[in-house]
Amino acid sequence: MKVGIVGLPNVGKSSLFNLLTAGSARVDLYPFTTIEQNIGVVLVPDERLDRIAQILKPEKASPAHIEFVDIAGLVRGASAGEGLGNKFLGHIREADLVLHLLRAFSAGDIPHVLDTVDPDRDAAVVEAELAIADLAIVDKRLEHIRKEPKTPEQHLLLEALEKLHSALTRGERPAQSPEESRATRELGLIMPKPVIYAVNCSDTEPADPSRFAATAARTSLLFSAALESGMSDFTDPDRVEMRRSLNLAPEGPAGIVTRCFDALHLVRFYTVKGTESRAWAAPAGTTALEAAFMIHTDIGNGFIRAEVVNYRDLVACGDFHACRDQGHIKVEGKSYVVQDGDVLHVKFR
Ligand SMILES: Nc1nc2c(ncn2[C@@H]2O[C@H](COP(=O)(O)OP(=O)(O)OP(=O)(O)O)[C@@H](O)[C@H]2O)c(=O)[nH]1
Ligand SMILES: [Mg+2]
Repeated sequence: MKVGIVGLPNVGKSSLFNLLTAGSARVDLYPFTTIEQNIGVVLVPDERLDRIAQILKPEKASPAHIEFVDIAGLVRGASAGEGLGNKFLGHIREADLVLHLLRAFSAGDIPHVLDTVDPDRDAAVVEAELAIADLAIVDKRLEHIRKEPKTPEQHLLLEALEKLHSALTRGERPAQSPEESRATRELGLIMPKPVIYAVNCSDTEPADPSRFAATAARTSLLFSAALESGMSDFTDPDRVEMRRSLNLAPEGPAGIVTRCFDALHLVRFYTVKGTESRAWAAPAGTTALEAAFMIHTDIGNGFIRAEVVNYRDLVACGDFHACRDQGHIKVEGKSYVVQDGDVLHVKFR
């Protein structure tokens, strides 16, 4: 899973990226500090995997991971070449999800490209630029497809593109059916992607969501990058206490990971093979066969059956043998829909 971070310059994108990935992206008080993209990986904390590892004692327990991409800041007029332009958006066209970061902290020494602190306005500016960038792609494709012969697939694509065109010109986030979304996936459009908003707030004054009502109305995570970087040697309860006192999300920037899972409707399943226990994140509705292909192409191609035990039963029984004796291991075929918390063992030839 890949998450692309967007926002104006100097809102704290690279600071957040570093907090999440323990990375070392360059952070500076000048706009356009980030020019080349930064890519980092966050391991998803997973209590269930910890319990499975306690029971099975693998040499290695590998949690699911999310890839974050930090790009340059987008400014008003980027589509017409302002700032660094919008070419760098290409780095996030493959992302599954957009993390839109907004700035609610005011700091005199750190310039705001639009001079005043106003997250709702900033969100509108960035989304207008994203819409214009997408529109350029949609219009180019439309021009081609209108000249092409019409197969049923092309009809579907044409309709999907026309819908996108009208939503984007109205500045709206396009709503797509699963078929339309599949038909237009290769275009890498950003506006139809699911989005989560995070607001970088003051580290000294309590956050006041009424000052960014439109943003706050769309489930947003409030955090403060400056606060977090000053709390590295605090205990967890002290961190939570500090965040609460500033009206921020008690779980801190790590809450973004949970929100990514929710926004993408992901389930987590587990595999145990030899010395490794591993967690996998997959879209809700993934079948046993699709899961097998995620694990390895050979396992998918040679699929015979899946033996499935839910981690709750595994934990309750204490080990696989006891699960088997008590009838908790189900034998499932290719079309079984994987459930959150399933431990899968795929038999293949
Ligand atoms: N006071 C305060 N300063 C912050 C906060 N978060 C980031 N900064 C500062 O703001 C400046 C910009 O932060 P970056 O993380 O580089 O911002 P960016 O969005 O990546 O900026 P560009 O790469 O230029 O687009 C740096 O000087 C940071 O130290 C915050 O929560 N509070
Ligand atoms: Mg940056």
